[in-house]
Amino acid sequence: MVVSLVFTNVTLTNGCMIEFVRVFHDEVKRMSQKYRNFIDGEWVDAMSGETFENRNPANWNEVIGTFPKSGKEDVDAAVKGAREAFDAWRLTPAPARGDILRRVGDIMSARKDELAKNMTREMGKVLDETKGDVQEGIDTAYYAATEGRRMFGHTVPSELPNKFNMSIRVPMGVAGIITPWNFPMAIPTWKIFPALVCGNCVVFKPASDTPLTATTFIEILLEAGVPPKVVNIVHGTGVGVGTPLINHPGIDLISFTGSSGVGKTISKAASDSLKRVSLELGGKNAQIVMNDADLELALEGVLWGAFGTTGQRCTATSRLILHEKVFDKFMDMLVSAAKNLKLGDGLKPETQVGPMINQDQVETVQGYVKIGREEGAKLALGGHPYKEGECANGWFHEPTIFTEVTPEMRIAKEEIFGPALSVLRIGSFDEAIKVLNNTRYGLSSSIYTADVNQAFRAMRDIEAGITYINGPTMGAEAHMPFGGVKETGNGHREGGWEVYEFYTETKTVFVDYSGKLQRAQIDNY
Ligand code: UN1
Repeated sequence: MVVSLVFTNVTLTNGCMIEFVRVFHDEVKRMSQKYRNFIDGEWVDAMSGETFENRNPANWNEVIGTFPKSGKEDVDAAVKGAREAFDAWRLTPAPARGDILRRVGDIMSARKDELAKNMTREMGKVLDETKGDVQEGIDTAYYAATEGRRMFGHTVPSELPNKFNMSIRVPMGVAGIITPWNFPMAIPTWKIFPALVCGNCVVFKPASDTPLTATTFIEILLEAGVPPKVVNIVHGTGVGVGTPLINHPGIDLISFTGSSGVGKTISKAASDSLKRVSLELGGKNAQIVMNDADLELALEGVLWGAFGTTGQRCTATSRLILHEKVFDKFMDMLVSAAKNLKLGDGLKPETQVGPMINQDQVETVQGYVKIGREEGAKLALGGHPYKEGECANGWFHEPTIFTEVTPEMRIAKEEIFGPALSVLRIGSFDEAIKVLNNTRYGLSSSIYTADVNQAFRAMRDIEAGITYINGPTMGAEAHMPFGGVKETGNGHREGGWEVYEFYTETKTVFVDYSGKLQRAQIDNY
């Protein structure tokens, strides 16, 4: 691309000149960092030639790069490539597919710091957390690598003599993978590694807020030896890329993480073609603190759960259910600790809370602050966007705590996805469970108590896919199933052994070695 600058009769003052040089420099940098789709074995622009910018949420003036704004025609090309690659990939032995993923894990380990830095630049969370995000991907790679040597089926006795019965697992075809921006590496790995090791090809549509990590991830897959065409990445919006992907007849299964609203739309769209769909959706996770809890431990838990990742996790602690006997004491501890959390650029070591992903998310939180006030809740802390000092050009929001929240308020029931915590007062264990379950979501949950009987009752009675005892609501591990009940999902799990069921079909095989016709249910009784 050629940059031409024409000035006629313009006298620039010194200040203007500096500003001009800065803008010019930014422009050159922006244009030089142009990224592409990887479709049908080639790095290509969107067919329309359109692009979009990816900016740093801690400093909106920093452009990370430009990415293709793709459409249906790009999706068609990606699906075509993936379908062509499927036969050779499904016939590659699963342990060999797993070996490639082991190399992916090795490359990710070697590049962990660089991947984490770029991730912080494009989505804001602090460096320790982005390193954790990459580590979750590495752990998932090594787990997937060994899964290539398992993928167990069953052998069971036949009801007839001289007959052998088994079930085996076979790949399904092409998986459409749609991922969010809050875990730009971990969540794609949760989906793409099992898809690949099971023998499926992939068309990947990452969140448009985090296209850089996604692009680097594809580069790593190719470097490790995933054959071109087996993986494809198509950048763009949900409407431009996600919708054609979901509706494409060449896509056999969809895995999506995001909001319950979008999840329902996907589910409806996929029902016409009976595509298999895995949905990991919203949450309104709560931490219960009983009167016998270790309050210091519970404090650390809620601070991390509510304000880690700036509250932008589907497992974030959005409600604190606090026993009345420790209510005042714990609130004092909580507000004074949360007040001191340091907001800033996640690349700086002293930062504890990074920016929100974009202006829309700041406005969503602001919307809930208004709703909470109108409903009669009181702000114990925060409530405003934060624009001080180094945060002036980013999308920051103060840690916000609502008190005097009642179970029927919207701020007690709806997902906010930001640094906002609603505190509810309870007087007994039974009331705590009732309040916790009073939401249409059911992802994660937590209880702090020293009473082992209460802990076991909580494990049984809380309506959630995940329950932590004396730990915060976040902390998934790669080898454990992850997912939720109610409107958090549609029954599938990511992570651990269960996700491998999603990416394969069961084939039931009978081998009759009797040498004669044997009619099941007729010749045996
Ligand atoms: C998500 O926010 O979508 O357990 C997933 C956790 C994270 C996963 C969060 N490892 O909190």
